[in-house]
Amino acid sequence: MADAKITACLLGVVVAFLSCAEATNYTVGGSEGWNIPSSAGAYSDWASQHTFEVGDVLVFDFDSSNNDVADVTKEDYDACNTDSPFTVLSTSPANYSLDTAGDYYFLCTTAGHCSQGQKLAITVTEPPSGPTSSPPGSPPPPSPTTGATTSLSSVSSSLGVARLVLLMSILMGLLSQLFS
Ligand SMILES: *[C@@H]1O[C@H](CO)[C@@H](O)[C@H](O)[C@H]1NC(C)=O
Ligand SMILES: *[C@@H]1O[C@H](CO)[C@@H](O)[C@H](O)[C@H]1NC(C)=O
Ligand SMILES: [Cu+2]
Repeated sequence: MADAKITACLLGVVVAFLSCAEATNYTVGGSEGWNIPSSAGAYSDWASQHTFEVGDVLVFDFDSSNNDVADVTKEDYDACNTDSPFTVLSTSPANYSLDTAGDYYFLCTTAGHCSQGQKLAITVTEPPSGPTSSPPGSPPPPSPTTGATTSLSSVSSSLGVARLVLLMSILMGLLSQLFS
């Protein structure tokens, strides 16, 4: 009886832990995708309906013939300045991994699109049980310029190790209780 309870409890812990640490892919704008929006505030409305954590991925879905997605500074975002983006992704669907906590700013560099509302600002936070690699309060480094897939997989593998270590210690605790 006690064994069955402990097994059930362990399974519950494992399932809860795996699901809360899972990275999420967000399709920017939902089914509307990444276009000149019907209302200028569409992307800030969309962003306010979600919470973004380190390890999540933004998926920009757009017509590549007339749009792209660039990450820019707050100043360039505010002014719709398309002259000095960090990176420009021009193939849809574009996957942008959110590798560090901080504020991110995106716009479309096609003339006139940003000023008609094709711009997105989001804040990314550390997940509650996430990696502690960047100390709280330190300014986030500029948006990633390296290959998205490489940095994404290194984040998920370090998350995987942390997860494993935690699971092992929970397991050890339960076992030592069982045999004491
Ligand atoms: C999220 O997107 C990445 C590619 O950017 C893909 O490898 C991964 O399988 C996707 N995850 C989910 C849950 O759709
Ligand atoms: C983004 O991820 C999706 C799903 O994993 C994939 O189909 C698509 O090719 C990726 N986009 C790029 C530009 O690599
Ligand atoms: Cu555009």
